[in-house]
Amino acid sequence: MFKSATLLNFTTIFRAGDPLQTDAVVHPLDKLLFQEVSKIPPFEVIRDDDGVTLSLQMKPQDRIFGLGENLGGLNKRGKAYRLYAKDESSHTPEKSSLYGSHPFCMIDGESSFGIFVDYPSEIVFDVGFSRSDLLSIRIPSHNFDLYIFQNEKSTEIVREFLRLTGAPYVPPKWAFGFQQCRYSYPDASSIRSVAENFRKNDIPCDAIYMDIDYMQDYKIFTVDQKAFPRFESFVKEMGEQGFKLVPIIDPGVKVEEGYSVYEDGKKKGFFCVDKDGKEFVGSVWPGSTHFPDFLNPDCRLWWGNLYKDLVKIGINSYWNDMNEPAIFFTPAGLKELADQLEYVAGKEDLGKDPVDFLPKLWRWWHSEDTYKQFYHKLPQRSPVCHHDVHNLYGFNMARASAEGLRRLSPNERYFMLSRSSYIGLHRYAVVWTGDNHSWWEHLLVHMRMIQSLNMAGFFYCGSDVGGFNADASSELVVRWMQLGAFTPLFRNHSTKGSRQQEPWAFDDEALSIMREVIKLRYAMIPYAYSEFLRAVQKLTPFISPLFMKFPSERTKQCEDQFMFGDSLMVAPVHAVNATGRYVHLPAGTWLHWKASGPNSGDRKVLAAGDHYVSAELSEIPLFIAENKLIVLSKPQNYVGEEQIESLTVMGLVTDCASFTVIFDDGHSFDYEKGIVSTLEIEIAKQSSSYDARVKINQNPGVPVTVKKLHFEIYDQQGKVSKFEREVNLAQ
Ligand code: MIG
Repeated sequence: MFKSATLLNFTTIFRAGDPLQTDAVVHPLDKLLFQEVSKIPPFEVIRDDDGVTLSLQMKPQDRIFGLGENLGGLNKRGKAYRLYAKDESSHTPEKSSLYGSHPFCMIDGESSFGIFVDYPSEIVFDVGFSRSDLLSIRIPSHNFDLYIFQNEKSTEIVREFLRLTGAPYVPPKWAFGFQQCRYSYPDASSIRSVAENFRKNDIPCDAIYMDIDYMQDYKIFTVDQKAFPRFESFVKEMGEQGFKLVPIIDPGVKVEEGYSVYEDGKKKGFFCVDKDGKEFVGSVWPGSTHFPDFLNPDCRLWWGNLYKDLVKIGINSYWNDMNEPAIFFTPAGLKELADQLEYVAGKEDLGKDPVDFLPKLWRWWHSEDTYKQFYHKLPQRSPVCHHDVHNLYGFNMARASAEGLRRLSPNERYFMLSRSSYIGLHRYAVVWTGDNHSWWEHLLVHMRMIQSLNMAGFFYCGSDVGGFNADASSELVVRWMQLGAFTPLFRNHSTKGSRQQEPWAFDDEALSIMREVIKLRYAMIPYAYSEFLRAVQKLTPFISPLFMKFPSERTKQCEDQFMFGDSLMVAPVHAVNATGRYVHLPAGTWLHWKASGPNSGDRKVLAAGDHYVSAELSEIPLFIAENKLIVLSKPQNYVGEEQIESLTVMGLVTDCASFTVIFDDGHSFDYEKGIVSTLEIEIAKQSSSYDARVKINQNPGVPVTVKKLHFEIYDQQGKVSKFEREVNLAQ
């Protein structure tokens, strides 16, 4: 009942029926030699009229890692996950679907392997929830592709999964800087004052976001002329001060005669249709809207080109929101509400009715039934019900946007941030994790999610720093900024009506702590960016769970510490009123840096094991692995403001250590053609000193600007040696 073939190094595909190709996979499948098989080992397969259930007996010690953006632990055991993209704005623990759908996970037990179910609608992964010893995967269809990656090592499984689905795209270098968002900075003058505040307070920042209120009546690809007079010169003015503007683009197109996107999309037949073939109407921010049919390649082409006017005035950075797609209600839903209200109207007493009635009252709002009411017109296929391909909508919107931006400026790296995603979107865009809350619990949720997203290929990701919904305390925002400084997307964001949470929104102490945290991040950019490029090249997560680098029974239980690149472990404080935390240090010794900023904080050597480390409000527990190095530069106001002329090299060297700094232009796709320079730093411990070597591989297109290296090297006893080296090209 399945067709099976082997591919890549240790992957087996099992194909059921005739699945619609999702484009999650880049590896060519058409030349595979399929054989009929009846089993998908090691699962037990049960097939019924509506679909297939795979089940696997789990041993008590088995762990399941993965599933990308979802709640639950890093080890997903003990919860059922429903992968069905959802605009879920309250991430409480019982929720089972968020904005993205990433049906890839790894089973770690007596035998270890990875599994990816390439199927674009609802899949349920019940990971020991209904029965604690059972993993059961329910696919409500007879048409899907399923991949098993047979390997003992989690890094190998992820690497193979990324050979299958492609390498992550690399955002421009400025995206490693700090970003400020708010729903909304509604006009030019409020954005200008945010920008001024950053510079006045001596806080680095690279981007300010434009949330939905910048548009004219929420019409996408329009800009409210009153709020943003002379928009083009405003973009230029911000650019001159080192700020990128990042406008939001939602999928829904307002139904309005004379509005060109609407008229054009309708004429070309690019909107999703209802069962009678008429443009489907749902209500979102602009009121009645149509939904572009992003699964249609011609529509994607059209959509991508809609960015051209914004690109022309110099905007190459966007976020795509609401692309699950979020639909508030439909005309039929509204009618249902009206009927309910009519039913109550005039009554004085509903008896026991409200118990039944009240839940019905809200049924029309964000109703999932809506997804069964519209269709996609795919080339050479009869219309496909949206529900059956639901998880591909956001993927194809962001992909259409990304492909358009690439066509419009072929050699400029765009920044494309998407809320919804499916496996494979990491080739085109980056993601954030949607509407969290300013709750302490969500710092831990954030940490787990960025690790799981990294396993699914989304190396660059992040959560709303400070929390989106609810009011944040200054302590919470400070601690969250310390975590955010070590996640690729470092963006502070909050909702309308909530307490402001820009760095200056609290007291002076919070302001000065946050200034130093952001500066620390900027100092780390040469390290982070080099490590990110390497992660992409090697297909290994940039934010790595501890167990992937240091596999052990103990590290498999560490969920609130993670590796930021290969040399640095971060253990953020995520509890209220805490002035320290426990941390696990795997194999070897570590250099513990109580970092407050780029130039402050004690450093001392700690042995492997479990430790309680203190961390005052201003301190972030950082740990550099033995015989690994980090490099730090002088922080700038924004990425690329000045040339980097010197670097500090820090580490605990007991034998030898090396680090290679990668330089590219940071904004074009030239790095893909190998137009990069490298600065290789090597340190070997001698009996009483260190031997430092520097080697430059210079590409004339991107000269190495560093002229001096300041070494700060610790030995096993914690004794520091400070020395300098000139960097010259002859070396
Ligand atoms: O229904 O555009 O997740 O980041 O600020 C809310 C307004 C719509 C949800 C996004 C959030 C954004 C908000 N959007």
